[in-house]
Parts: sequence; C-alpha cells; structure tokens
Amino acid sequence: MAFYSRLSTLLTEGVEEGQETSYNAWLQYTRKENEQYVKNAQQIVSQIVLEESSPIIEAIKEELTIGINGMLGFSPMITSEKTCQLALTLTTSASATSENTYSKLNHEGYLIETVEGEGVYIIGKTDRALMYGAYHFLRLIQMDHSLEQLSINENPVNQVRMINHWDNMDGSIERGYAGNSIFFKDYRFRKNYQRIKDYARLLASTGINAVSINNVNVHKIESKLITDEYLPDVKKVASIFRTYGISTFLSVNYASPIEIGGLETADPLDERVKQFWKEAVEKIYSYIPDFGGFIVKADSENRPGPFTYGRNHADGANMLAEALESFGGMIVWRCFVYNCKQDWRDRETDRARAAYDHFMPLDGQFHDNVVLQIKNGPMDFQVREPVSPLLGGLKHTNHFIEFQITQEYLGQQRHLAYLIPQWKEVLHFDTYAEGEGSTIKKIISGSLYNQKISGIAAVSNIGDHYNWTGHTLAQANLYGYGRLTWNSDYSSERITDEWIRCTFGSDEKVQEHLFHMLMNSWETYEKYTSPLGVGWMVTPGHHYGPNIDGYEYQAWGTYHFADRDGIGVDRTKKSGTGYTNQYFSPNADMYESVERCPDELLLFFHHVPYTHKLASGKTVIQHIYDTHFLGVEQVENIVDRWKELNERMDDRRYQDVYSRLNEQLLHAKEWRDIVNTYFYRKSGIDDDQKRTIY
Ligand code: GCV
Repeated sequence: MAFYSRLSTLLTEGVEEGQETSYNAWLQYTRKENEQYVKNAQQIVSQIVLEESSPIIEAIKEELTIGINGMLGFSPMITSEKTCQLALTLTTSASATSENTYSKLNHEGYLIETVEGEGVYIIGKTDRALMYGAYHFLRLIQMDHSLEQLSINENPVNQVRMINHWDNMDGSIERGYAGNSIFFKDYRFRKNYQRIKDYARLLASTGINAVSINNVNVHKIESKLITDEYLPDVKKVASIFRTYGISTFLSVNYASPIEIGGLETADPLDERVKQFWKEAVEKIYSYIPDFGGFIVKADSENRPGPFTYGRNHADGANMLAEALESFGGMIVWRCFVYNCKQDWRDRETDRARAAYDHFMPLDGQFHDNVVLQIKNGPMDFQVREPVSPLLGGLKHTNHFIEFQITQEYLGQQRHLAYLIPQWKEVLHFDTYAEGEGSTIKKIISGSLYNQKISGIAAVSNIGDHYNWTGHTLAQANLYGYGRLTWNSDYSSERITDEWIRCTFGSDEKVQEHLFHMLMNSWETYEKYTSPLGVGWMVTPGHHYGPNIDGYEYQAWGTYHFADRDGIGVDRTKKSGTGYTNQYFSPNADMYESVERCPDELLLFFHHVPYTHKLASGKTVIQHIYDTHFLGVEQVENIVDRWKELNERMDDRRYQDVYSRLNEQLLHAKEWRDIVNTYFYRKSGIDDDQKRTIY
C-alpha cells in the first residue's frame, strides 16, 4: 500500500513549516474530533474499490488516501474488487444504478449513493466524473456530513469552466497580488511541479476543467511558447493538469506570423499566414494531443489584430479556428475591444458601447470552434457595472462570460472583497433576450441559444505566495468561482458555508463571523469607494487607492464628469450616448429612465445634480457621505469580528488576515475622506449630520 503524504508543503519551494495551513487552502483534511463520526466513516471507507485504471484514477486514489488519512487517521485499502461488506466503490459501470439515472449523467456528472449493507457508491461515466465525485465525497467528510443516507446527483451546468492566467515569462503577473508566477521565472519554466500539482488539485476539487497559463498580453518571448523552444515545458505542465481533468490553453500573439514566423504580415486572409498557423498548431498537437486551444486578445489596448489589415474579428478568429478545427481545439476570442486613445473632450464616444458595436454585426459569422469571451460588464471589472448587453445580444455565436477573480479594482487582495454575491447577481440577471427568464446563467450554460461551446472564464488571483492568494480570505473567491462555474444555481450561502468549513473547520464562532464578514464585504467595499455605479476614481496605472480625477482627463474612456452641479455619465438614448439602447426591453427602458434606473447604477447611466433624490429617498450627495462613513464603520466591524477569532485557528492565518484587515481599515478611511472631501468641495453642500469632512 502506497503511503501518500499530505500536501507536500515541505517539498514545495517557497512554503515553510508553519505555513501549511495557509497553503492547504480548502483541502485541509484535518483530523475529525467526533470519534463516533470517525468510527462510522471508517467502516465505510476502510476499503476503496476502484477497478478502472488511468492517470486520473491514480490521482483519485492518491487524493482519497490523503484525505482519509488526514481526517480519519488511517490509510484505506484500495482494491479492484470488493471483498469487505462495507466499502466505498467508485465505478463507471452502468449496472451500479438504475438505467434511467445513469443515462441522465453527462460525461462529468456523478452520483453518490449509500446502499444499505454495502456502503457508498460513486458512479460516473468517465474517470473525470469519478474524480469530481471523489472530491465531493471528501468534502462531505470535511463538513461532518453523515455518510449514511447519501443520494447525490450532480451534473456540471457549464461545459467549459476556465481559469485565465495573466502570467508573464519574466515571472511577473499582470494584475497579480499574490507574488510571482508559479509557472515562469526569468523567461524559463520554474519546474516546481509539486506546486502545479497542488494547484491542479485545488482547481479540480472545485470543478475547473480548463486553464490558460500565460498573459493575454503576449509579449516577445511569450510569443515563442508555441515553438519547439518552450513546448516541451508546456507539455509537462499540461500533463500535470490533464491528470486532474484540466485542459491547457495558451494565449497567443496575433502577430506571431511576423514576430516569430518571419513574414511581413499577419493578414488573416493571406495564405502564408494561414500556413504559418496550420504548422504551428500541428506542432503543438504533436506535443500535447489534447491541447485546449488559444486565447486571443486582438486589437485591444495596443495589441495587434486583424483591423491592421482592414479585416474584421470574424476573419481573424475563423482563420485561427480553421487551423485548430481538425484537432478539436478552440479559439477563445476576447471582446474587450475599445478605443484606448480617446480624446477626453469627446463626449460622443462611449467605451461602454464598444464591445457590442464591434461584435453584434458579426453575430453568426464565427466558426463552431470559436467562442467569444465577454467581460461581465461593458467597462472593466469595476465594483459595480451593469451586465454587458453583448451577453444575450449575440444569438448565433458561442460565448463565455469573463469574470475577474484577481481584485484589480477591488482592493488588490489587500481589502476583503468576496465576489460570489457579485457574480451571482450577474448570473441571475434577466436579459429578456427571449422574453422573461432569459438569464445570463442560461445563456452561458448554452441552454438558451443552444451554443456548441459555452461556459465561464475568469482571471486567476493566485501567485507563488505560500497562501496562493496573498489575502488568505481571497482563497474563497477562487473556491467560490469554481463552485459557481460547476453550478450557477448554488447559492452564495451554500458556497460560503462550504468554503469556511473546509478551510477553517466547524467552530461555530468562526463560521458565524466569517460568514458575515465575507457575505457583506463586496458591498462594504463599494460603499467606501466609487459611488452609484460611476466606477474608476482609482490611481491610474496600478489601480489601487482613491484618485477621483485620476482618469478624468485621460485617453481611456473612463469619466465621471463631476462638476459643481452634478455627476454621472449620460448614456441615455434621449440625450446621451445611446448605450441604453443596447439592452432588450424592459431593461432598456428601465436604464433610460432616471426614475426607474436602480440607485446602484444611477451614475453609470445618468448625469444628475447632487440634489437629485434617489429611490432610497436620499439625495445623491447625502448618499455619498452616508455610504462612505458607513463603509468605514463596516470595516471596523469586520476587524472586530476577526479579533474575536484569535486562538480559534492557527496563528499564521489569524495574523496574516489581521494585518490585511488593518491595512484595509487605514485605506478605507483614506477613500472615505478623499471622496467625501472632493464632493463636498465640488458641491458646497453640507453633510446633514455634520460629520468631519475636510
Ligand atoms: C491583461 C484591464 C487591465 C489590463 C488587462 C486588460 C484585459 O485593462 O488593467 O491589465 O490586460 O484589462 O483584460 O485585457
């Protein structure tokens, strides 16, 4: 019987003794204290029956051994035949359950069933399905769930559940707040395979099945990732991910035919360009037969693209798609295309309109293996934005929604901002594209428009920090993202509860305080930063900390238009940029109307006087003052709650979080005072509660 150590923290570069709990994230597998529970569970898992064999099956055996060892204190016997009366049996056999139930499983779905007198069965059609079932089973034990009457039936709702890394080969991470890349350093692969394996375990345990490893801004050296120089290393990384059911993707430079192919053009209709990509793709698949495909950021923020040659994005994406088609690969083509050299004096051009204006006319023109990737909002991952109207707008084109787990505009993992409630709101938004009930979650799961490929992608928040995410509590965003991609109907409460119990155990006080801290943190962050959906107001470049006019006179198309009388962007059809018209009715009418526009998005859609009365009954200016004072009070409350958890967990995690929260409090005050003072000075209107404004 092989003995598998717990997560091999001591073997892993950059992780020292005492940091294991931080590193283990939600796969703690801590010894259970309730002896009766342990005894009951031990009976069921003393034998594990697994007749199949594959690298994924080996990974399942290893994970079950690690988990059971950690939680129940013994190494289970793993056999291919059942010899004990009670056992945990993992099987792909249809005869293990009713025909009807089995037939309803998709290739990643699974059942977990207790059969009296026989033990527990995990049933799925593939080894990947069994792996997801095994992680679910371990989670049940982590959460002290009884194993006696299980009847669980799970199919993932979204087909592709992806993480995008913005890692550069020099080791830096664009918008990374948790150290350096786990993949690259000094333009070489790091080869810390244990770390990549542990990362793959974390991802697989939440249901992620696709990962792109390099930045969408593909620089000079990174362009060579698709050549013999780096493909052996990519192959090695892909083989680790494959063992956990995750396919590997690369971001590519659209101008590669020029940069590395020696051509003078990257025109998608040029035969030499087509040939370049065909050969590049053949080479990649000779190394990695199940390679996922390419992510492409083209004609965006100074990246090259088909516009240079007078071609459109369908021409560009389809040319690449043709090269990948026969290998089963896909093109993930990003829709983050806008004019980043706008004149701030120009009030007509509206960046929010850009993705829709560029891509709607191309609907239906993309090949079946092209997916358009659309950011959740029309601007850029702000604390509050409306949902992108392109989602739902496109009816004949595969598309993914893109979220940002890394907290670029949300406090950069120095502030607590738990994003599951935000993403839930987006996923449940009703676009009315096909009448009532045309929610984003239906669109991106492919059920509304019958897309060939559908799913969710998000920008990673991990780095080589010993706790992966810089802020320990930011691990919850990664966990929650994975769980939401598996099933967008899971409630925030369920996901949060799971994460807390798996990460910190079942101490009631920890549970209660952490739950409260996490669930309200996004709106707390919103309160003390930019108000009522107007966005930005951050320091240009690094995007941390308040700078109200930081982007006001710049070329990025990100303005609030505050003057002495009022604030906000008029995006109405009647008098503004006409952006509201990109929505279906009744959303279009709701956003168009200053009375019916939801308060939290008012300044995104309308320019109003400071004295304008919100639906809440407050004036805009009083709302700004009140929320900024309240936001800081709520951070104080978060710190107090955390202090009560001292000695209810290991000191390392307690102290790490404590120091981040103190920094958050300091900076929340800075936000409060700068925002309030700015608007007090602009408007000259007093706070009706006469609090200190400078
Ligand atoms: C990878 C924002 C970020 C950029 C990022 C870009 C994108 O503009 O600030 O760092 O580039 O989005 O999504 O491509």
